[in-house]
Amino acid sequence: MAGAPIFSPERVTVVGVLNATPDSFSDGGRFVDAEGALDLEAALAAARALVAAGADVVDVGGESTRPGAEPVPVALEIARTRPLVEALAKELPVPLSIDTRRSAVAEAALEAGARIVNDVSGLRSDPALAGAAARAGATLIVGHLRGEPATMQHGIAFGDVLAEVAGELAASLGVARDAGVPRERLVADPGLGFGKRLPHNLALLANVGELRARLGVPVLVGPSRKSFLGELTGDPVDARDLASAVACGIAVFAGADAVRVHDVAGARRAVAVAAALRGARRAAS
Ligand code: PMM
Repeated sequence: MAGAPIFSPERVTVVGVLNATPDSFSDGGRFVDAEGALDLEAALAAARALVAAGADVVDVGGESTRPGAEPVPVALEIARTRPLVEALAKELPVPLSIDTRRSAVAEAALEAGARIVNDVSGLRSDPALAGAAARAGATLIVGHLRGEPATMQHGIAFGDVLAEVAGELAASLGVARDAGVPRERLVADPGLGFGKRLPHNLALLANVGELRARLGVPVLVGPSRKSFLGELTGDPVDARDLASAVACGIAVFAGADAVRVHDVAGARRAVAVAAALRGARRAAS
């Protein structure tokens, strides 16, 4: 699958979140009922709204990775995501991403038309995932996560969080390269909120430019609606879009190449201002 890279250092990419889960922490249950059945029409309408608001990519997920979440059976994750990806690929003008830690789910979505695999576990959950992405010519986002979502907020310990996350992401990128994913199709993500406390999330966001320089690939950040923003603002999860947009804007100013958000309209505006300021800073220096 040749063509221009989807994530480019030349342009900030806004990824819109579409979770087909009953239990994601901020938007679960919108398109999937408690029994797990997918409301395809409602999900399609939400995806159209993300694109209309300016999303460059739509990221489809079928398993919640919120702290304490238990894994769902692979067949259920595929049943939630494959038909949605198939319908979206026929209709939407933007590339689709599959947010999964499992190669079988990724393969099903890639066959159905997805072009990006988004693995929050950085290839640690399923070693076969990198090969699946490579064979399909897909772009691969590797996230930083120690352990499992169910237990990731227990026993968190970092010394130099930036150095440790950079080192562990570099190892994930190495696994991806060895499996045949070329550098221009790789993206790294420090995994905000994944086994991290407030100071860790802040250090990673504020120094994302350094992370990018160390890794040599575009960096995506996902601060959207996460609990560290609630800690800073006191806002409940359904009122964190303004704080999320601010965090995205500052991350872009600090060097991020891409942001993953629920409220695309807000992030698009924040990113426009931040990218212009980043450009002005470079030009002035
Ligand atoms: N966060 C969530 C899910 N997937 N993917 C990436 N690459 N980065 C993230 O920070 C991230 C992610 C958290 O769950 P949500 O889908 O409810 O936002």
